[in-house]
Amino acid sequence: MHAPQQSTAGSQRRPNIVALSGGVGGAKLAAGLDAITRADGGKLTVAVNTGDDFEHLGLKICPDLDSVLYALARLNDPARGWGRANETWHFMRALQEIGGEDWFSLGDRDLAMHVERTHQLRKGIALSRFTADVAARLGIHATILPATDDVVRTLVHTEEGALPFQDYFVKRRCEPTVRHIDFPGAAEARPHPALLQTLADPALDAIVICPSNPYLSIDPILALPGLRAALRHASAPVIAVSPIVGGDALKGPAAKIMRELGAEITPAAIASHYQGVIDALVIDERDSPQAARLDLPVLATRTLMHCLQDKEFLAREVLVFAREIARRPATLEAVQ
Ligand code: FO1
Repeated sequence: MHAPQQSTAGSQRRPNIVALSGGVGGAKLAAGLDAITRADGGKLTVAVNTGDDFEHLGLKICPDLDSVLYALARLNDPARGWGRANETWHFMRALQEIGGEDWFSLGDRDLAMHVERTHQLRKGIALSRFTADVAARLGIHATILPATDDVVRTLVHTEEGALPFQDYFVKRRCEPTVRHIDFPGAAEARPHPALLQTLADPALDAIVICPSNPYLSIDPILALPGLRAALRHASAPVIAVSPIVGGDALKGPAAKIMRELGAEITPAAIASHYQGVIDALVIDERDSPQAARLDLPVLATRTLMHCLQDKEFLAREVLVFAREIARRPATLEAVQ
């Protein structure tokens, strides 16, 4: 964060927030941020990971974008975490009957999204344009952006060789031991121009890194050229919400991957992973004894999100914390 020339933080003006998000866990906080920005007449831009995207059965699948779209449209399945609520599976059963690939489950309602997206992209429509059109149709208030319109892929290098993300995550159930992860295409990709423009907005209140998997879901966004610099130069504080709570991941393989990569399963390891990117960290209240170990501003609060109220609670906590961080005296770097 660059210290704002003239701080307006702390005033009760309409919140203006950017969130970086992966799928399930990130989408929950994005839904909370959406609810509070909508209630307060503010603005939310959610930049979503596209490293999980892949082509399957000839269809363009964008799991994280869809998780965010469904969560903000309140169409998501809260138990499964991905896909739509009230889903049926006739397509999958029919596919199995004729010997089709059935390791990746596409629900009947969800299928409409993949078919239409593939159709539009083949006509030359950009992924961001398609996403914006769908968001508008679903009555979503926030701006949902793929972090890039270019192709970036998460490649998981394991003891058994390199696996494309969904092969690692779904087909192999995250079992192979991870050695390292990289993002082919990221170095040549361009962050979405609207994302860079929003990050440069002097009226921004907060940039929130949602409690998504830092290695699998946020790193592909941070790997885009110019993204880290844009975060460093933003006038708003960058605040991450730790996906590690009580020595385990909120959901998914984050803890297992951290162990395999030699990191501790603690909020301190999350802070260290995001070093140079974040100004502050939100941790769960049960990890509050660890706050003293951290050499950056920390808020310990309730981060578990079971219902919309929990999501809105955490979103408000993060926003109030961001305004407090922005009010603090300028850092040495900002004074120089
Ligand atoms: N995750 C699974 O564990 N098994 C599946 O069969 C599966 C299908 C699926 C279909 C559409 C979609 O949008 C997501 C789907 N996911 C499935 C979730 C997805 O693999 C992951 O949640 C994300 O890529 C990680 O954020």
